[in-house]
Amino acid sequence: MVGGVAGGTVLLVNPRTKANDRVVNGYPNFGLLSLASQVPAAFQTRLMDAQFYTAQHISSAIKESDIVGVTVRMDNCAHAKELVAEANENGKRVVLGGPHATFMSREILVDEKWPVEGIFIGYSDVSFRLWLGGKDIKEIEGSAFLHNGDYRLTAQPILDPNKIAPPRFELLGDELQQFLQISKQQFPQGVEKLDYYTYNFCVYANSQKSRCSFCSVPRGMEIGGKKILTKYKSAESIWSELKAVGERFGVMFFYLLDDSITGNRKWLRDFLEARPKNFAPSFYCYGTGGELSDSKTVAILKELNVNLIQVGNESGDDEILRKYCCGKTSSEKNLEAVANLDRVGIGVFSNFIIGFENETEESIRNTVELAKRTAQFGQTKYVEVGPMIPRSGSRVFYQLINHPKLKAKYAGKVVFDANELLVDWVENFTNVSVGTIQKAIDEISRQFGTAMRRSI
Ligand code: B12
Ligand code: SF4
Repeated sequence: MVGGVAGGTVLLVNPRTKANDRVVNGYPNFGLLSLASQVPAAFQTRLMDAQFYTAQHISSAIKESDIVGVTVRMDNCAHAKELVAEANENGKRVVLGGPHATFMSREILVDEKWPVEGIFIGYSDVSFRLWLGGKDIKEIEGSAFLHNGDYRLTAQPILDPNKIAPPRFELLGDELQQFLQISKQQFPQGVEKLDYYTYNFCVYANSQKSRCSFCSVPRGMEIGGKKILTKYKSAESIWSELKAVGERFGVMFFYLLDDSITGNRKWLRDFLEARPKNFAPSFYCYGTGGELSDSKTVAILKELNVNLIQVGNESGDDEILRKYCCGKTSSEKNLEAVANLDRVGIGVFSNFIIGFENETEESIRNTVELAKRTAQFGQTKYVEVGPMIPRSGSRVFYQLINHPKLKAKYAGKVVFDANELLVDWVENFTNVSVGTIQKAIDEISRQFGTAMRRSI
């Protein structure tokens, strides 16, 4: 089919992950919400988080739509593939987006030949809108498609988040109340939380030198050969959007989904200074140990009413932190970060990964030790420790799939099994066994009674 679209019903689906077979996730998919908010008025839009629906419900929604858009992460890829096949069998126009589709566009289009018109690369708010408005996908910046059977990938456009329509939370329909209820049960404060993205990007992913080896974000910022994500959404527009949605739905707790807003102290201060006088919600956000070891940053977060922060400590081993993480931290700084947050009364959600490249029994001991020490602080609400899973887009993923012993096994694959990737990684890139990693995870979990624990 040549050309874009002119009207009809657009269905945007967030596929189920394996772990998501039953309802567990209290997070509306912000990417799909943002896309849905850009859809031209000539269209009807429906958002569906597959975790809330039976297969029959989803089938009916597909049948009633003209265009099906699916968001693809590595963890929901198997269901994404099934949905694409079903939509295609029903004669619908299908497009994809999201991190895994962005990283694996060649494999999806050329190797596995998913029946889709194309893939939108990276932040697609503008490109998707242009396509819906009638522009041929082949002429849109930030797309991957087949042209006469040949694979093409165009560079992503630089998104100016100030020029896109604000998120229309009402488009979540009945799902919104379900998400609010789940978040209320999941959070220690027992409050309803809404998710929001400020388009404020990870400073480390912007620098050539320091890039966390397990993270997909740095690569996601330059796919198609052009560095993107250089513009921030203005503090004023963020506050006015938060205020509008907060007042409309009675929500005073927001989860800032951005990868790491704590790396940009100036932005944080400007954001704080722009806060409206009569609106002071509380926040949950991410930060790295290195950034939060800076007490000035922590003081701003406190003033901003951040009451829970997910701290990427990652490891307790200095050599690993230097080589495979952002390079701006150490075990001492990581501990200082937790101590800083504890001192001002900000709740800590402390995160670790075990199974880094060259991980040894000794480096694992260092991580276990640090995890136990962070767990001793009164403000530590959760400790999460997981094994290294090489996910698409990350440095470790490409190391793994290009390993001479594994190249043939992984060539052209789109759907991956996380356990299999883990086992292959541990065997070929570390000095320990999967059993040793599991033991360390168990040890940390035992130490910290309420620890959330990802199993292997
Ligand atoms: C916040 C977040 C979460 C939150 C989700 C909250 C929410 N409301 O969605 C939570 C904590 C729940 C979470 C969980 C997980 N996450 Co997460 N998460 C993120 C994070 C930091 C931001 C996502 C976000 O909201 N971005 C903002 C929006 C605007 O962008 P977006 O979602 O990508 O959508 C845009 C484009 O991708 C595109 N697009 C997306 N879908 C589609 C579909 C169509 C049709 C089109 C046209 C375009 C399009 O357009 C959108 C608008 O611009 C990203 C990192 C990142 N910067 O992307 C990781 C990230 C997406 N997560 C990741 C992972 C691994 C996970 C987990 C598997 C972790 C785990 N071990 O449990 C789980 C899986 C959860 C699940 N059910 O699938 C990886 C994915 C890697 C991969 N290759 O797939 C990322 C990239 C992080 C990383 N460091 O590598 N995550
Ligand atoms: S893990 Fe966090 S700090 Fe490291 S590159 Fe990814 S987003 Fe940036």
